[in-house]
Amino acid sequence: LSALNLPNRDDSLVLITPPTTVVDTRLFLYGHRLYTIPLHTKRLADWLDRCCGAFLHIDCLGDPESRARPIGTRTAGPRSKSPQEVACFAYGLDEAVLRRKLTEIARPTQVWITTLFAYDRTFLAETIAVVRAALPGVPIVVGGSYASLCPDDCKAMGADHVHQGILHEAEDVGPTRIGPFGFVVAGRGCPNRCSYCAFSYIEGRRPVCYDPEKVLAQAGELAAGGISALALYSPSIFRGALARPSELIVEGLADFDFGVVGWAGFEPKAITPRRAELLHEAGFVDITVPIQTLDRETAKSWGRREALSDFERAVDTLLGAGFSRLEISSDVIMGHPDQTLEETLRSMCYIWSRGITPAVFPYTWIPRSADAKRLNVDLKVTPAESFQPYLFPFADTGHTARDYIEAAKLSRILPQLVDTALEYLDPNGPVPSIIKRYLDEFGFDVPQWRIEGSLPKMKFGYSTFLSHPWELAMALRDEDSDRLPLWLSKACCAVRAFEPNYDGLRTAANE
Ligand code: B12
Repeated sequence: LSALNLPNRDDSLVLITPPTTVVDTRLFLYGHRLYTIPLHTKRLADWLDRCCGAFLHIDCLGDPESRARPIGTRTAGPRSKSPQEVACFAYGLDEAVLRRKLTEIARPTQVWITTLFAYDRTFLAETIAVVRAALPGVPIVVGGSYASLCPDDCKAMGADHVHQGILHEAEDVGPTRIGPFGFVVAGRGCPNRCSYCAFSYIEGRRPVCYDPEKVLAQAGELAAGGISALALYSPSIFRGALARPSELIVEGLADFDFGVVGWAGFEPKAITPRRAELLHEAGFVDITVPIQTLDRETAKSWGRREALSDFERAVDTLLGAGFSRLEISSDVIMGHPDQTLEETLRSMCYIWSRGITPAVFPYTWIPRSADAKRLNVDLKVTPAESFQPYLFPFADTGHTARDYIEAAKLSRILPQLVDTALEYLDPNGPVPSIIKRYLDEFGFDVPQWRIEGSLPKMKFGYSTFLSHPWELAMALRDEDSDRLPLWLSKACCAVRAFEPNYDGLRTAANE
């Protein structure tokens, strides 16, 4: 296998983002919310554009010709007491369209392919095969998350070179922008060893923080260009040796007049009163303090070290610094093999009862994670797409696939909208009654909004946050009620401009 040839002015390079798996239990794709806009990819593309004589990005997740190609059904909740067959799609460019695009252009000197999810590996293999057939002899280089975790698999698919981990040369790039949103990478790496994750194999176990002066200079450049919000990528913010430099960065961001969204959550133990104040002054919106599960024994077995009291203290500290409860959310995992659906619902009810919003992360199998070692996944037996998280591949035997699908729709529902959301779940199914039981247990007393009325005027952060009720809107659309979706659509801010065409996907699903 050849070595990586760093691109230069003599190169004409094509970067490809391959298709991804979409399932009809929830047509989540990308881009409905600032942190889901493909800013990382744009950043790599900007760097390549700068280095190469000619550069083209073929983005299967964002090309106007991208569409949902039905690939048959896959089983949701295969271990549940009532599995359900659901339509499954490759969202991207059809092979013929990709081939046409590759042959229409002047023959490139290299093709780079960036990779994300293990469950998309079938489409990665197809993409490599199309490139090979359309451009025989052109070196294919594969990198990104999946390549970092499973380089041998990528080689077996036909890649000439597989790049693992961060590409340090490409880190030395200016700020990135998509529409009104700016993006700055302030650091990389994660010291955690959570059993469900393999992040440290991609970005490294030793967290690094980039030079605060350089990071702030990039933010300043974006501010001068008039962005409305900045996504700050800093997976280990405030951790260990990064404490001081990340504080300097957050402190410096207060000089600019934009909202800031932090990528991923803040470790509960890392939130101190001073940092909470710095975050508030810097204009951070939408702060996530993950709890993952209320069952702290399970959390401990996953490698999470914080106690419930750390979480509660972190939330109180953020409130004390001036954040509103509307701006605080907490991640919870659903469908982990060690976990029942009851437990996830209980965790969500606990979060709602604290007046903040649960964000549900359905579990998926991640190669090289500690969990992966014991799950015995064999992709020769089970197609990779079956691990799309919204198929709940490890759903417990005590519930049906439908229960999981219903429960996942409650992700990012504000506590003020819980009653409304519950009305749209199957009243004969167990989910609403389990939720009511746990809400009672926790003494839930958040006043409920009557959706017909008008909501308080939203500033940037709130409206971003409210962009999530599209999930509620989707649930409602199934019930043929058009008033609320209309209202919710209005409440959502410009981020929605990036939202994919879910109607189109629905139509494809019904074909
Ligand atoms: C941003 C991100 C997201 C965003 C994606 C935004 C978007 N529109 O693209 C959002 C928030 C949507 C997201 C969602 C999820 N994510 Co995510 N995400 C990431 C993250 C942080 C970066 C991915 C990315 O943008 N890559 C694009 C590349 C260009 O970005 P980059 O990192 O800057 O690339 C550098 C290097 O990798 C290298 N490089 C990259 N590509 C290439 C190509 C070549 C040829 C070369 C030489 C170099 C190279 O150069 C770059 C500069 O150094 C990764 C972790 C990571 N650090 O990779 C997890 C990651 C991909 N996510 C992961 C998971 C599990 C999820 C979820 C399934 C979580 C969940 N349960 O809901 C969901 C999926 C939801 C869905 N679609 O159904 C896992 C996937 C594991 C796996 N391989 O199976 C990862 C690896 C994190 C982890 N836990 O380990 N995610």
